[in-house]
Order: sequence, then structure tokens, then C-alpha cells
Amino acid sequence: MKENWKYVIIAILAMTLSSITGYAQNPIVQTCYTADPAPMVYGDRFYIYIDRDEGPDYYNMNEWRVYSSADMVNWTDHGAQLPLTAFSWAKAGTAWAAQCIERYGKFYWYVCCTDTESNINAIGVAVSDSPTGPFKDALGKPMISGGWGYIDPTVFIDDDGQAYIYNGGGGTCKGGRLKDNMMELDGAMRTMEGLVDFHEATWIHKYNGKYYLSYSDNHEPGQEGVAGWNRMHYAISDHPLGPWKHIGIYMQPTRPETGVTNHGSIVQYKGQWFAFYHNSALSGDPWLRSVCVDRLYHNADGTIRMVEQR
Ligand code: FUB
Repeated sequence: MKENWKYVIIAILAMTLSSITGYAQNPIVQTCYTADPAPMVYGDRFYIYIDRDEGPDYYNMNEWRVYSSADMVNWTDHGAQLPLTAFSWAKAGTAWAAQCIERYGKFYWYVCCTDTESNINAIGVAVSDSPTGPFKDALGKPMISGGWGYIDPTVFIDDDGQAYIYNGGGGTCKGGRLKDNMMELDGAMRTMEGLVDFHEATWIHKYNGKYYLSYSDNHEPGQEGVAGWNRMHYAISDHPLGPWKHIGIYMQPTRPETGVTNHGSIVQYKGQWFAFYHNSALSGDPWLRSVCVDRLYHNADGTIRMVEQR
């Protein structure tokens, strides 16, 4: 009974907070552990694509899930629309960061997982006619394969219609052009120049005609007198493939300090900018993360104000 009251009080607080802030309470999903948020605006609706932490240790993940909302307060759970088993070549437990994007009325969900045959990281793509699935492996094999750095795919479509894909982990971020079919590279990928202390979690957004590449760094507790792990950085360029000018940090390590990773994404919805990320606030466990959202503001000079984590 005491437990039940605890949940009622948490729910009332969350509802009060979201009615004050006008957007979701944190963490957004409280029914399972979720990580690596990738938002997508389609029509009037807001979608978020995430992977699910199962624990008990080291990013054991077997499915990607979809949630959507019309107001960033009330969310619909569309379930695990992409199980790792949809990729016959993928190794169990390796459903890591992913992102879905729309092109010509089709939805392409780029994922990273381990290729069972080669035992190295690879990027795959699933396709659907609807943002909420069902999705199926578009190629029946990895789209890009290459080793440890081939994690955290992110795709960006520029105003002129050219699509770009990026990935990166272990210190190197790469980017390249995608063909119109969204499933083939148009030329070789190249290293993104100018990033400082790159770790992983690449995300691209465009603001006032400039390109912003954000990512997490290698920060460890105590470095530079700052508690906690990874911080989120950003760099700006006049071109989607750089070279980039590193600007700085837009999000400090998440709390509690037990959260080891962060994975951010930046998106505009109904005129406001939002920063998505994950922390370990619900579990206190680095392998059981939860997706959160907070407002993000660009300053008049194009720099990003430090995000306040609620
Ligand atoms: O979720 C597994 C991995 O942890 C992601 O691919 C990284 O970005 C980090 O969040």
C-alpha cells in the first residue's frame, strides 16, 4: 500500500511539472529502461526512436522502440517495432543506438549492432511505410561494416534534398553522402575534422543556415574538477561534412554520477528547440538508462546555452 502511494505522488508531481513546463516529465518513459533517443518530427506529430536497456550489465539490448506525442506531454507507446531479430545477421544483445528518418513517404531506421559473421560493429537499415512500423531489414545484410567505430549512425537530410550519414565511436567520427535510395553510400565516408575529444553519439541539426554536429566526449569523474561522466559538445560548420569548428559543451554530465554514457539529440518542434539525452536517474545503474528531454536555446550569436537538466 505504501508503495502504491509513492507511485501516486510521483505521478501527481510529474503531471504538475509537465503542466508548468509545457512538455514531458523526465524520464519520458518510466515503464522500461531506454537509451539513445533519436527524435523525428513528421507532420504534426513528434516521434522518438529509442533502444531498450535490459541489463544486468554492459548495454545488453535486443530491441528498438517507438513512442509518439502531439504535445510532448502525453506519449503513445507503439512498442518494439524493430526487434534485433529482424536483422538475421545481428548478434544477440547488441541493439545499440539508432535513428529513423522519412524520405519520399518511406521511413528508414538506421541501427548499429554487431555482425555475427565478422564479430564487428555494423550499421543496418530497416524500412517501413509508416513511422510506427512494421519495419523490415531493407538489405538482408549490413549496410556499412567496418569495426569498432561503426556505431551510432545518424542521418541528416539537407534543405536541398541531399542526405548524409554519419557514425562514430572510439575517437573517430565519419560522414558521407547517401544516394537517393537511402541505402547506399554515394562515395566514401570521410573523417570529420575539427572535433575535440570526440567519443560517440553524433547528431546533426541545422540552425540559421549553419550545421551543428553534437557528440559526447570522454570525460571521466573528477576531470577538470567536474563530477560525472560524458559531457555533450557541439561544433559548427558551413557544410554538412565540415570542416568543423569546435565551440564547446552544451550539456554537463548527467546525474546521478553512476550514469556512464550520454547520447544527445537536438530537434525543433512547434517552434521550440529540445535536447534529448539519457541518464540513470530511475535506476542508479549505468546499464539501465532512461530517456529525458529539456529545452535548448540558441543564443543570438548561434552558440548554444548550457542545457538545464531537470
Ligand atoms: O546504448 C549503447 C551505446 O551506449 C550507444 O551506442 C552509445 O551511444 C552509448 O549511449
